[in-house]
Amino acid sequence: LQGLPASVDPEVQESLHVLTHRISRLEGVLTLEGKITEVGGKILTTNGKEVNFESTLKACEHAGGSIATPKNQEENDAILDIVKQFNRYAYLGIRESDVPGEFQYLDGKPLIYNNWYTSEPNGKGGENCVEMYIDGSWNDRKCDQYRLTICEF
Ligand code: 293
Ligand code: CA
Repeated sequence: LQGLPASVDPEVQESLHVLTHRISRLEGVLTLEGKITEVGGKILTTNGKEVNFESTLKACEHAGGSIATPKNQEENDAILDIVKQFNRYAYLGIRESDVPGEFQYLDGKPLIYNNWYTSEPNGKGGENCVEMYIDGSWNDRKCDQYRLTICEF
């Protein structure tokens, strides 16, 4: 285990080592079974259910995570894998700001990555949520549609 001070009790170090090993084996099993995807340090998963945006937020938060929010192409591809497996669009953790046509993360920070479909976003204030299409591109969309729940942890 890297980064542990030498002063940490050897027995505690050994326990951490065992725990780390067991967790990585569990991640391997879950990944192999298609239950989770790992990207960077992020874990992505779905419950296979389709609900509206607000319910997606609640489901992810209730599970101790948050709605999937792609911050780079690698993360977008990982979400896309799940979208393709279920052949269902998914809402992302992005919303329209007070400025119509401008989108931001749920914490209000500006987007550092986007993958808008051609001519999107086109809602001009009338489509406040964002869905991922089956090709990984994004469309601004009303928040009342039923979309695949994908959370990140
Ligand atoms: C318009 C034009 C369509 C487009 C749609 C979506 C709705 O109907 O080409 O697919 O808007 O942007 O979110
Ligand atoms: Ca749109």
